Amino acid sequence: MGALLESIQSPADLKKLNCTQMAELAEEIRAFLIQTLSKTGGHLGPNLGVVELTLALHTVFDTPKDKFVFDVSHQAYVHKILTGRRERFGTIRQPDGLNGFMLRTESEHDCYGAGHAGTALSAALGMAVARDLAGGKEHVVAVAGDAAFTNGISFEALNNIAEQTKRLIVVLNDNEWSIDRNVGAIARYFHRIVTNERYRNFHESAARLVERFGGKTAMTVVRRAEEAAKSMLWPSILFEEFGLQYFGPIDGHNLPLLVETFEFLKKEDRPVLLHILTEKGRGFQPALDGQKKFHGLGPYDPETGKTTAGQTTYSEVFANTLVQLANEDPRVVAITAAMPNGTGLDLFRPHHPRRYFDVGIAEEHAVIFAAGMATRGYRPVCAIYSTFLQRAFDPIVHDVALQKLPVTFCMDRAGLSGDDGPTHHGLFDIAYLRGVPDMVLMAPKDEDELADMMKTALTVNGPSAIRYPRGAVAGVVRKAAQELIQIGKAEVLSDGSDVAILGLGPMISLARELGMRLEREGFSSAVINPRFVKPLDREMLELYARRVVAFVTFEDHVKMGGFGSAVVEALDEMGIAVPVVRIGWPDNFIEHGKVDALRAKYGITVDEALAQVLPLLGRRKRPTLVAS
Ligand SMILES: Cc1ncc(C[n+]2csc(CCOP(=O)(O)OP(=O)(O)O)c2C)c(N)n1
Repeated sequence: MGALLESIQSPADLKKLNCTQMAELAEEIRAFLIQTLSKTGGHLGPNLGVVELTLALHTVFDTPKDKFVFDVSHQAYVHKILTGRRERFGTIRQPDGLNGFMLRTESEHDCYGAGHAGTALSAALGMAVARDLAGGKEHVVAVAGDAAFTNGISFEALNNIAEQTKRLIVVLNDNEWSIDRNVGAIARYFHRIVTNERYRNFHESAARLVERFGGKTAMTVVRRAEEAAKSMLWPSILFEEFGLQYFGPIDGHNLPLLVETFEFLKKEDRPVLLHILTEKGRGFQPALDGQKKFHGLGPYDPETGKTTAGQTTYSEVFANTLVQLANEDPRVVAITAAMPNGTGLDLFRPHHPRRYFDVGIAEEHAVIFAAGMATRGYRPVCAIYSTFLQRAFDPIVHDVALQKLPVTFCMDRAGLSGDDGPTHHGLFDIAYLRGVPDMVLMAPKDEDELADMMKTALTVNGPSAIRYPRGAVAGVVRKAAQELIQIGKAEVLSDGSDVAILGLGPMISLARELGMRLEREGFSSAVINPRFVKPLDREMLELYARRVVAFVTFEDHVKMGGFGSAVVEALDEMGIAVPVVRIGWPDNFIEHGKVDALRAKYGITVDEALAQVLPLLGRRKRPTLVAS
């Protein structure tokens, strides 16, 4: 680690540095990020892009008194390093280590947690208004990427800012990238501003002036240049129409210019937006060459940026299957909300470019857009992570289900996501979808069944959803073609008479293992792949309820409102009293960490199931039929 970086214990230390030292520090931070994240993995590209921005913010403002709200907050690593977490930075995203996002419980400097996009402006406005009400003086700064402005919430906040406060600083960190290339009219609008030659020239000369003279005079020049440029070229700058004074675009790597600009903006008594241009991945060639890959990744070689080739993932099987299904059926269209890479849809795009839609970070819009297409006879498949689909709950109910429209939700990253932590765990989708009338909700035990379920979903005349996990597939031998699955029919993998074990999705492996362990204890168990959370296979449940001493359910989801709950409710409705041992996540937010370790910690294990079911079997009491 560089000597300057080592001397920074808190933001106060930054304020003692001169310009040259600051520039050196920026490079030391970059080297530190590249080295550290090569071991832990993480959001390298976005953080390399905000080194100067974060240094400037911490030079001009004083956290924790002043408030920084980072959108998504995947780009807050430098902020963490500068606010007393440098020594622990090597633990980022590791078990018991620093979280990869802002976390209020982690530091007094993290005033607002996030992980989902589009929240910064609203949260910052809330803080600014709270300050105004309390008569406070602190500054509130929202930092949001260009892709955050493809999100509706950012615009809902913009619509509100000028009416609610006179003091709020919004920084638009424009690197032209979301995870993939940023999309849509907003992205084009930003691009037009950035690439306009005349506008650029004003800024370059202004920046040179700041470097030469510094201070107020130069800022006045910058402002004049901006105003002149705007009135000449941009009579109706979007943000100005929203009542925010627009400044920029300025070079987001010019540290003295950033410092000067923030010094100036903090005195403004109206809401302002500063547009800065940054380079995602700056200072690390592999990240500049591979923007998508280096947005967020696992460990890599710090010299070459090389990563080890991964195993086949569920996302890839999903994408390849969708290509095939779209080949067979011209009504099939694919929709992503800014996640072509993560969902695998970038594999679909070249095959069916006209039937591929990236709508930006806009999950609500994605679902309503899908509903619209479905009304015109298309079969939209929305590929959205379980955690991000939470955003679209109302459109699922109000637009898709209520109108019985055939939209399929393919929920990647369903279950514990691991290193990313609570903002990204997909632990609630069963609970929020199970109560939606007409929803067909499936979970495949392996990749082959995922393909069958996708084919099946496209025959459903209403909403359907498939949940599947992050990462590597089970590795089964794939059938050549997909087969239709009977809706609401579970698959009995092995029959038995003492316990019925239901393992939802890939949790079937735990069900199988429990079956074997019980057999060793002298009990006979049925191992069942439920396939459907909704409609549940009631016939199967009734059959086993009359035969076994207990059910065991395994799910990678919270227990409350989950699959096991559905089984309990169904048995109750059938009037059958039989114990159900439910293994799933407790009623807490689960921290980040390794999946296996977290499962062990929270009892999502075969041992736990065994410990709970054996005492029930000891009694070997048969279920009582309360009603028939
Ligand atoms: C609601 C939601 N949808 C999707 C994502 C996944 N996601 C994380 S960061 C990101 C792109 C952010 O781009 P931008 O805001 O421009 O910041 P940059 O990484 O370019 O600095 C996306 C799509 C998310 N975090 N939240």
